[in-house]
Amino acid sequence: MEIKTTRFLKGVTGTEGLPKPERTTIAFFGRSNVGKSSVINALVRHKDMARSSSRPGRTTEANYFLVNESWHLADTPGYGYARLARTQMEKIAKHLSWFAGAPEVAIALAVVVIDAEIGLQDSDRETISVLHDAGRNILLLANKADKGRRNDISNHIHEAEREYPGFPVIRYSSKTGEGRGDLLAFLSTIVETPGA
Ligand SMILES: Nc1nc2c(ncn2[C@@H]2O[C@H](COP(=O)(O)OP(=O)(O)OP(=O)(O)O)[C@@H](O)[C@H]2O)c(=O)[nH]1
Ligand SMILES: [Mg+2]
Repeated sequence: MEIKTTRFLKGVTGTEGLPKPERTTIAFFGRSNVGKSSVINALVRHKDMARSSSRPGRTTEANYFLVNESWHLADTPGYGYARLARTQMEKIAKHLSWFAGAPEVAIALAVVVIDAEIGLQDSDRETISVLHDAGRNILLLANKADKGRRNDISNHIHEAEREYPGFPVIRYSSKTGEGRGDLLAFLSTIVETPGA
């Protein structure tokens, strides 16, 4: 599969804003600043399609993009950033748990982006548990694999594989493009399944 076109569709904050569920949606979750928006930008090869910034907490809605005029990518607000104002954090957390768990939100694959340099965090485990309880199909994407010690990165990936046997884990770097081919190959199996 190739990504030929991508365009921003809409930001969603509640049920009434959701796009029609006929189109397959791949949604990206992850801690604030883990690189969700950068992962999407690297995937679609467009440097600021999904807004990415070094200021955590910038994405506050679930942002939908239409790819190849056929399927959706959704970028979500980051969780676990303690330095935001409390009300802002609570608002994001509430919105995110609705989006991750609600049956009316159609998600064919939930990509949970984790930080390869530091490994799984409790806030990642909480999100995975909400997604899992909602019966979502989950893939772990270990981003920032270009950073830190190679040994630590391999250990964190093995730990994630051991903790969640059966979940695919892909080593990724938005910066170097490592893992882009693997992610794209996996996404092809989801978006090109007849009837999906
Ligand atoms: N070295 C390195 N830096 C990265 C990588 N991916 C993202 N970053 C950096 O990490 C910071 C956060 O990236 P974003 O893509 O904005 O992160 P986000 O998860 O979308 O953040 P929120 O929207 O706030 O939740 C930026 O400074 C990126 O340049 C990567 O693979 N390697
Ligand atoms: Mg973002």
